[in-house]
Amino acid sequence: MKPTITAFANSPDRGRGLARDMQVRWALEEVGQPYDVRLVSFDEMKQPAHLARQPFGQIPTYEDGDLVLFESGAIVLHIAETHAGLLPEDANARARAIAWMFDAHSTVEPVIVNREIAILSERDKPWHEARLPLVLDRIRDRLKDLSHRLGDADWLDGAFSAGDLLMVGVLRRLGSSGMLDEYPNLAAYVARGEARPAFQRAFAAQLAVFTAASRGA
Ligand code: GTB
Repeated sequence: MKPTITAFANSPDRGRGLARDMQVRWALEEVGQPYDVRLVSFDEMKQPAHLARQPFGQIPTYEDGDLVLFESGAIVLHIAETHAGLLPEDANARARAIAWMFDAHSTVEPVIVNREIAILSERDKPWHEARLPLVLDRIRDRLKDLSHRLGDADWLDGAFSAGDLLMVGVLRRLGSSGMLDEYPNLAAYVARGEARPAFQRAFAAQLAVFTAASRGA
């Protein structure tokens, strides 16, 4: 039985791999697990069938037999725990890799998402121009510390792990901002993640969905 994940039928990121099904696809590709994809429209995401899978009407979800999961971090953790290749065998190293997964989603990502909210939803507010530099400084604080910890290592803690997978996914959201270029080792870290064959396969798969949708297929 192949697991089934959900993804946008028409992703607003235009196939740039920024929606969170990308991390789930990448994890499945890393461990060599084939999967099916159920594409959902914005309307379908808010219907009872999808809300039963994801209480907030979002993607991605993951179904495998009796198991229905939401939250991309939990899905990637489940994949990593049930397949070899994304978490170390050593118990302490495994716990540290899981800590990086939490860190990516709860310490680094929120400051990055705040920038997107500020730019997309707060541009017309009278306080936008004054607030934006503060939002950017909070991102720089996190990037500085992360850059310091990574140093000249390839990955955050030994071999590539699910922690790196989620962290690279989060840092990619800074893409067009140019902020990563201020931290060359982080820019190189993201490039290393994107160069992985599993990333490339996952990226191509989600781009193919967008390309087909934009052709009206
Ligand atoms: N915490 C949840 C998880 O990690 O699974 C968050 C899931 C989530 O935010 N899903 C988004 C969604 O379904 C898509 S990924 N949104 C629709 C809705 O809430 O109605 C976030 C996302 C969306 C679009 C872009 N983009 O266009 O660049 C980037 C990221």
